[in-house]
Amino acid sequence: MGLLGVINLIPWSSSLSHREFSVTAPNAQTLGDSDTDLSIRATLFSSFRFMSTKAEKQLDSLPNADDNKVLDFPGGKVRFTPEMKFISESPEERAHCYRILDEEGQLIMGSNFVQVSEELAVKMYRDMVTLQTMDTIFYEAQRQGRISFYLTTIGEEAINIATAAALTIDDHVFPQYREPGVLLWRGFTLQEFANQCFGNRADYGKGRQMPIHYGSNKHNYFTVSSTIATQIPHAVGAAYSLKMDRKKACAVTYFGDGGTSEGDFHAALNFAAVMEAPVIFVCRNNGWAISTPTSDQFRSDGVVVRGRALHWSFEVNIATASDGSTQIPHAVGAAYSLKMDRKKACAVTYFGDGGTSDGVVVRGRAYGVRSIRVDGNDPLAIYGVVHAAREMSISENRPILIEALTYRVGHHSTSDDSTKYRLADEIEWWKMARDPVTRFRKWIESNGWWSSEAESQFRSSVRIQLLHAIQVAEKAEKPPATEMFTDVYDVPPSNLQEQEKLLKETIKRHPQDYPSDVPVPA
Ligand SMILES: Cc1ncc(C[n+]2csc(CCOP(=O)(O)OP(=O)(O)O)c2C)c(N)n1
Ligand SMILES: [Mg+2]
Repeated sequence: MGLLGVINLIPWSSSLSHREFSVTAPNAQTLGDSDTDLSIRATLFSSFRFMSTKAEKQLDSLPNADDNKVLDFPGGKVRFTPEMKFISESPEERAHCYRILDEEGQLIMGSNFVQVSEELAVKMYRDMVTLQTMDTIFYEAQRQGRISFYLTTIGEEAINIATAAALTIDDHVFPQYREPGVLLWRGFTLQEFANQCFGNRADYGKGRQMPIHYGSNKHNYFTVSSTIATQIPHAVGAAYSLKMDRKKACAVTYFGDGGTSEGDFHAALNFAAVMEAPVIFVCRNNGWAISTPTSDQFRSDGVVVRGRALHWSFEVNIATASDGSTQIPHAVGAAYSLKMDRKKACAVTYFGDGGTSDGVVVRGRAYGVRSIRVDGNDPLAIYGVVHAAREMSISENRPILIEALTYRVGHHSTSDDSTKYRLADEIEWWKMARDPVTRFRKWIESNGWWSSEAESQFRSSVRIQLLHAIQVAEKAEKPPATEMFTDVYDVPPSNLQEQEKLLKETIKRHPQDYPSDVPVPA
């Protein structure tokens, strides 16, 4: 098994219901005949679609399913009932959280987990420490005014590194912004991180993005976009494409608890479920979306249940689930205003099945995405969950939603002071008692794979490498300002050409206001 160590997937495969479907590849001789090719493709994908219709199957499995008691509805049979019963908004019990290592780094008795080798575990630990050190040093560099912005992953190192460890380089990553560890794991160097933060000539984004907006084609890591949740539907599209190309890979997208309040999240989950796209949704539920706590973010039991359920309550997410049906969020806004005005009235909104792209009543409850909640500060648990999720996602062509419970120990970014909206004690508790790096260190030390000497040697070597990378990045020349007009249009439109001309003239007129380390455009 090499780097991956001994992996036992039996507990997952035996406890889950697998649907197996085989797809016959189109006959090579018929390819090239576009009509035949199209009809083969249509048959192929429609057969996938029918297999995703579970309602009929569920009913069929019930004994004595009398034809008079069921409605044969497109998409599956539905049982009639004389009982007027609303579907409950809350589960009887909150979804459980899977973990393997306790706070002391001890394996919890009876744990069912994917074993990792010494080599893998030590790399995971070293990368978590590297990430932590990189955050500390870049954060200080921002405070010294050497870079314009920074954002740390402190407290979320395990999600970064353990998810990356369970993927392969062929899996396409669509990050939010708090996942540089995935890129680090894949081999992006400290120099490359520093080049991006300093926006120098070696930065792949040519200095056009704020610091921390990393991206690398070589590492299948899509460039960070600050616009929350836009990466989620992108990942689903990429996953669908991987499936059509019959690649043995999946797309993986990361987002925060805040990201799940965006319409993009809901559209993406629905699309992924319907199209059976091999995509893993990793939600880092870190308790806060800048100053908005999760209690103001959603009424449901966190994010994990959203694979199955939205809260049937006064919740905006019900409306945002239906992009394109503009009257629905309007109705929610109106209803909220009625509530504030203490009116004895409610808002009612009408929409068709196309507006929700759903089977309507159950759609408030179901996207049909298999989900799990995991301790986001337990690297071993996360590794196992992502490993199993990847296996299911690719072999069964299905999306999986993972909610990792964690905590953002740092401020949201260098533009934030989180002590203004949360208690210092709360931060301290997560930092000291629940630190994922310390927990993992205790586990590898108890296995005899790490020591205090290795610790101090490694930490000081990473620090030296980082300080060197920063010095090199800082000294390097910046890209010329005219780069800001390139790489979008093949032929820039007239307004951009005019702006470029204006910029050059302005620099000529006011050279003293132009940064000395940026080459002057010709
Ligand atoms: C579409 C959009 N709305 C608002 C913002 C401003 N914004 C930046 S980060 C953020 C909070 C996101 O929180 P979460 O998704 O939980 O991620 P976290 O920062 O906690 O990792 C917000 C609202 C944005 N960048 N994009
Ligand atoms: Mg958050």
